[in-house]
Amino acid sequence: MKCSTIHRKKFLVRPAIVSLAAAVTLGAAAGCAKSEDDASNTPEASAPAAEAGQKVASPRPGGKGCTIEAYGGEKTDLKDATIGFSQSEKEANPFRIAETESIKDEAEKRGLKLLTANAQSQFSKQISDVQDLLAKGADLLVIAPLNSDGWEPVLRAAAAKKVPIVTIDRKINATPCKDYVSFIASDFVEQGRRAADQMIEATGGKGKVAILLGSAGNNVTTERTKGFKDRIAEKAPDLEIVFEQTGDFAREKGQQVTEQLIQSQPGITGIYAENDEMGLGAVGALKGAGKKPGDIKIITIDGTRNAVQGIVDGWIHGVIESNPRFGPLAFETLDSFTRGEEVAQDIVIQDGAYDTKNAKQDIGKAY
Ligand code: GZL
Repeated sequence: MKCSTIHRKKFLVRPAIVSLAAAVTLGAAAGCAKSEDDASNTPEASAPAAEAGQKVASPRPGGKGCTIEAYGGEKTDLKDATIGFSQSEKEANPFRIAETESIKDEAEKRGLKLLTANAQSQFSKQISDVQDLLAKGADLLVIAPLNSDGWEPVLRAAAAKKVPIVTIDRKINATPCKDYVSFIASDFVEQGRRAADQMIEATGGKGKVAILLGSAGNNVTTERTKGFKDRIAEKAPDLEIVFEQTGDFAREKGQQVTEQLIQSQPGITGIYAENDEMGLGAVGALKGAGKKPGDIKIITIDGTRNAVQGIVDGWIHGVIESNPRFGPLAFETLDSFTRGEEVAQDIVIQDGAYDTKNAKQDIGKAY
């Protein structure tokens, strides 16, 4: 993704918490190579492309603020700091590629010193990666966690050095404004609900549905599953969930599980894949079984280019975006925090969506 300029917009979240600098709006890209996705990168399904200036994030309603006084640490200018970025999964999944690119683009745009590490989807390596970043002198950390639990050793080491942490994407089970400053992520329950709405629309609310679950041990899988199931129960009682198995967010496993699925459930109507890579694996399995586009309705989450192309080609019915472009928000939050401003502990990044009505025109915004 090309870099884009954001205009920081201070706004009053609640009279009690002022100058939270967490809502950032997309401005017209300035000083960056123009591309069709600069003006907006959060497409809404069958909605007009977002105009420049659309808000791409906001504090979670009811969330609290965090200040450097409350957290502990020294005010500093981000330009004088070294920031460590810990990525969880290997850069094979376009979600991770786009996420890392967003962090690197923003650090480069701001002229910041960035150290990076990739845990190759191994949690023990992510723990040692973060400890290594601290040893190399990181003054601030941005972490994209693989798992939600097991972070204590890192939190203790960072606290001992008074190194503030911002977590992006998946949630760690720890205390905001004590163990980490802010958590910036999509609303994954809402993603599940929106996927259910697309599945209901695709199937007419009747039939049998399978879920390709994400990997275990993180809130994304739990929340996308909860959102989907709750919505189906609420809106489509005649849509029966007859199968659920993890594909570990991986294309190959998604294909293997789907091959088993169509053997054990030959009458399956729809497949809800909790990420695009598994959804594309499912497409491979259906092709291998001689199915035709649209025989089985697939709904996925992420917003990768290959999956949106799958909508254009008829194999996938809908894609809910999981926006990986955390760079501007993460550094905006760190910048405000280190300058002594109050930042939101919990920031929700906005997600778009793709369906048969907007996939062709909006595919340029996919990653
Ligand atoms: C969601 C992120 C998930 C993606 C998958 O924000 O944690 O992890 O949806 C990735 O593609 O594996």
